Amino acid sequence: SKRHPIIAGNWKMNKIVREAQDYAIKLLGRIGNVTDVDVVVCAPFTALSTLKDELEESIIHIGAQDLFWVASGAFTGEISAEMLVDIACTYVIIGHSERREILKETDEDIAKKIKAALKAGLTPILCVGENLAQREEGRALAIVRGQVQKDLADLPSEDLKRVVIAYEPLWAIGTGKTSSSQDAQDMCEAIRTTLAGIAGTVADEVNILYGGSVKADNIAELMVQPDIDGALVGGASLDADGFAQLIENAL
Ligand code: G2H
Repeated sequence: SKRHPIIAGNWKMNKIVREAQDYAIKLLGRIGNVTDVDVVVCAPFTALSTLKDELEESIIHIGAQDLFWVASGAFTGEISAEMLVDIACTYVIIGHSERREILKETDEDIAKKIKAALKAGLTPILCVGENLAQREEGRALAIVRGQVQKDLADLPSEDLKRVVIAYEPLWAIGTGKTSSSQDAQDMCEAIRTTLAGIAGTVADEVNILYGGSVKADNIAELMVQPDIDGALVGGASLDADGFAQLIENAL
């Protein structure tokens, strides 16, 4: 395959600075030499400085969980892509379903965030996915295809191939219910087909991850799927030893 797999942890709103530091030291001790997969830790803004101190010189990549699309100015409470680059981030999650649902992020907001991330040199992890009602109504594919098209609208193909997409069906998030690896594969393949419609063969270079209750004991069957290039992991990334085990099982 042309794609190097990625396992990204998403701590969500968890860990104070001391916990982040302990975690970084522990994870580095366990998987500091792993190169067959790119490991990313996406932490709250308040923990990023500590992760920079502990991980900047390592093979573990640092990610944030959101950004704002303007570089600087009167936007109280917001954090720009440039600020994330400054603190050694190389990845940023954009459009997580929790932000779409709870913080009312729109596809228009998300498209601007993707562009800002790319412009600053960050790798955006764009999250897409349908909810349970949409799946039961047979609209999952249309919903996800629409998100991909709107969120990545008019990106040049050299930018598009730097985007990572995470398919996270909402009904599988934090519920313990994983999508079957075949259903996950089918949607990731459909996402790649959608990308091919937008940008042709560049679609083969885009990393597509699965997310939603990924654990140490289901990662291997996901990784063998031809269109699944890794995982975005929430709950199972919170414990350093558990996340290290998950990464080892992915190899
Ligand atoms: C989906 C996922 C990580 P979890 O939100 O983004 O979380 O693995 O806890 O389902």
